[in-house]
Amino acid sequence: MTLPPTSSLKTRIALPADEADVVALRRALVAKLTYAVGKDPLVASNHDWFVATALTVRDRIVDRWFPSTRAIYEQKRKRVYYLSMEFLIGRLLGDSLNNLGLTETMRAALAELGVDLERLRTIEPDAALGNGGLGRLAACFMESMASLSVAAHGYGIRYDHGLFRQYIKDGWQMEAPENWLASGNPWEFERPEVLFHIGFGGHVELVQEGSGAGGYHWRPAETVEALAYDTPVVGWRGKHVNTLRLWSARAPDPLGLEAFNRGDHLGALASQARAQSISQVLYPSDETPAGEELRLRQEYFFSSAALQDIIRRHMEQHDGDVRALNEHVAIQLNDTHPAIAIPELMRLLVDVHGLEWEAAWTITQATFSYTNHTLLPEALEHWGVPLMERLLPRHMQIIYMINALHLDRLRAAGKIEENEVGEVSLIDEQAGRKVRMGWLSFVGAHKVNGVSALHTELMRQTVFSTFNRIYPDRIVNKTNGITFRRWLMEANPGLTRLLAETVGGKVLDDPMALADFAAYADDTGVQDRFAAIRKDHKVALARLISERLHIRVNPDALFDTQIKRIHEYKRQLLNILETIALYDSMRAQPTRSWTPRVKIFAGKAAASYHRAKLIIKLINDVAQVVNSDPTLNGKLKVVFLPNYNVSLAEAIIPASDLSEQISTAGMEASGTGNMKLALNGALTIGTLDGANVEIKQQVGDDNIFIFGMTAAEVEAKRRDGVGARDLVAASPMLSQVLEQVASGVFSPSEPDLYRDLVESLLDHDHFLVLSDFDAYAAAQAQVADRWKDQKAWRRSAILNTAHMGWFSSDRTIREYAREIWDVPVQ
Ligand code: 26V
Repeated sequence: MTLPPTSSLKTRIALPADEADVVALRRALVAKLTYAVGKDPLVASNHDWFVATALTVRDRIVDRWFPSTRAIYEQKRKRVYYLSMEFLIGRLLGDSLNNLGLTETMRAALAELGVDLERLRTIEPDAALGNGGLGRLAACFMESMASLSVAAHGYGIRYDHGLFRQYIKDGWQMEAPENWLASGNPWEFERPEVLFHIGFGGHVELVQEGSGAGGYHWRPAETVEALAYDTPVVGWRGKHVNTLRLWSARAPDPLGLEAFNRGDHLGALASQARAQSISQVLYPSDETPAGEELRLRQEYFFSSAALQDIIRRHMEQHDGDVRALNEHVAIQLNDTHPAIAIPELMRLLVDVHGLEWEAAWTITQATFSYTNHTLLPEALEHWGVPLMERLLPRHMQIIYMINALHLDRLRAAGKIEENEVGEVSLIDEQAGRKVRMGWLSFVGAHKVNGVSALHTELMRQTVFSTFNRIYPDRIVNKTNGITFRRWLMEANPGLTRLLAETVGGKVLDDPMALADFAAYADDTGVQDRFAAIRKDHKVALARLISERLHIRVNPDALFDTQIKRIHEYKRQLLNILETIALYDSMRAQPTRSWTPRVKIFAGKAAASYHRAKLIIKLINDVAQVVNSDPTLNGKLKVVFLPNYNVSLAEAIIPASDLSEQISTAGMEASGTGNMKLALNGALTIGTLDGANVEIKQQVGDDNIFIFGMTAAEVEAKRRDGVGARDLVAASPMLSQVLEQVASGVFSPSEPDLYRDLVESLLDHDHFLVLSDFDAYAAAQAQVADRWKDQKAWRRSAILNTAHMGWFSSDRTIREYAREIWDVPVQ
């Protein structure tokens, strides 16, 4: 097998650089460095060059931005607004260059200036304005909407600090603040003139105007300013550019002059700090709403700013006809986080624009749609009525009114029995009175979607079953997707080139053309090139592991990867317990021909999620023992790569052979890492959960390792009781592993560290780690066997890549556009 030189990894698939373009770009770079960065090329640092490069690229994007914006305006196109608390963007330089087709030209221009583009790419900090899947999906959707020329705007929060930086100390996760704006952000435009006032607290007055019925006016006690920052988002081939508008919070009177003059200097600063705190930091927990006031303030802050901006734009463009709003505007709620936008739109329509309630409600419902991203009951947002009344008194009144009319309508139509009222009420009267944001989103939207076929079906059967019976057409499925520009072309230029050479350049524009690659699954030449590309990435990842962790791994070993947030339901614990079992077997039979493996883990745990942090500690403790055991001959290594983020994902994914998607069936709404890994040629070992089910359908049963209980079996098992102790008694391998963990084999200085963890598995194994253990171990044994037949493995890997076209987020966006938003796509 001949390996291509490492440098070919970097060579992208764009057109070769045209000399005239290179000269023009070089001039532009020097001008930016000189006049915008204010540096002499002789003394410029890499960071200076990064800023000059980003600004040069941004200019090219802006050149396309204005025509895009003008065209939408002139054609009076219907606009899509994607409201999301999170946009997990990552770096933008590679993405932008790739989409503009400028990568090679820029590389050449920089090289003439003695600057290495690859070095600059790594200087850019990740924009980590999201926790995980939900935020990354929003970023993929923004890119796809631009690529499909959908007239779309993203709205979110410009957090000063994104998701915390994770580092590991003595095996434990530690959190440090993340500071992505420390050296400025060359991609964004501050818009000091785009500023809205966001109210909080105060009271509601009934105002009698003339002889009319009178109206309600909210008199907030406190006002915060929302200041816009725009980032242009360029689509594939630079055809269209959309805007991501993020809001930053400011106090209207930043000096607090009145308090200051009274001599209350600290008080003056406090009001400023209180306002700014809204956009200071991303909530670093996924799935567990903290129920805190600051979170609700964040949600209302950006939802209100977005709606005020949307209505302003609509009124300017459509002759002040607010009644036509839903004809020109579709608003997608990314989970319930922006659900307060529903009563906010009602308030704006009724209180500010004077519409009658029924007309306003019809417009509101026709405008909004809502995506659900999780069924975990603890993740469903509820806001206490007292907090809502205090912070958003007018919205609370509106929610009561929405609820009363909603329940009246259902009663009048005979759709619910009296004993079902409590269930469908927007107010949960059970444990303290709470507003159910999921219910509010359901009734305020014309379409509600799940993110995979299974998840959507479970939504219909479980959380939203009563609503689904009443409104059978409201729930629809939109299986998630990923943008191939970032997750294939940028992350894996070598594979992209191989694809373009085999199936043709059309694959760059039409992901379904990937299917033609299946014809090469048995072609030895293609298999070898495919393997060589993977090997390059594995060598690069091995180097990264060695640099960061001082662990040597064999690039020819099977790279077995689980990368995602650390969560009990995602079952990193199942993976590490099985790793221990493998370790035990290797030691018991050292002469057997073991498949060499590198177990790669990466992911963050919410800072307050103790169990998840203990699982990280266990992985690191197992790594310590396994990696230093000379009897294994390096056949098994365990690696926990700290600070998982989008950039690290881009390095790990093309180097992974096996993709761990092993959540308890019924609990992972979709997963999108599963798609990224399979697209890059990893085989999946997984449960029938989320989008794994659809991946299996696409790649075929022979090219995926499915194991474990189904969602229905999980439900039945939970109902009937797990009986974990009997199960363990029947499995010698499992009992040995648990005994080792519980007795401190991996934590000799703290032998009892994992005792409770093991006990709780035995007592109430809610995520069915033990129940699925044997099936998982058997599937892993199949994996090891398949690996031994490299031809068969490569064939399967090629077929995985070939059959992933359907998981392009372009397909997902087309479905949203047609079935939910009613907007044209290109
Ligand atoms: C909830 C909360 C609660 C308050 C604190 C901050 C916070 C942040 C996020 C969330 C919900 C997270 C839900 C989520 O990320 N779901 C994931 O969505 C992916 C995209 O649809 C999907 O692929 C994953 O399976 C699903 O877990």
